[in-house]
Amino acid sequence: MEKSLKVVKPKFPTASAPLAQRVDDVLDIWDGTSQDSNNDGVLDECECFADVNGDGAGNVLDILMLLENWGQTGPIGDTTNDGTVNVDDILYILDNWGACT
Ligand SMILES: [Ca+2]
Ligand SMILES: [Ca+2]
Ligand SMILES: [Ca+2]
Repeated sequence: MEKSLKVVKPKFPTASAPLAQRVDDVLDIWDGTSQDSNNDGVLDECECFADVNGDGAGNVLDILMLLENWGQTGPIGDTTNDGTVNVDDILYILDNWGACT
């Protein structure tokens, strides 16, 4: 399976990011350079949506946690941020399998 090309940027916590970086992020969202699909102020390319349990990787543990929340509205397990935990979220984890970058 060929992996899609991903923009690799360093991950950073919003609260401790320098003000200039946070302003840059807001501008990126505003001008359409970047998306913030879950609206938490952290750019999508800086997040790891496949990592449901927060251990730094997308793997079978995340799928198990997703299954515990099957059919719910999220946010736990809703890796696609569409308000439903379903097969699309499992496919997202499979597409983004492995350590978060
Ligand atoms: Ca975000
Ligand atoms: Ca994980
Ligand atoms: Ca979803």
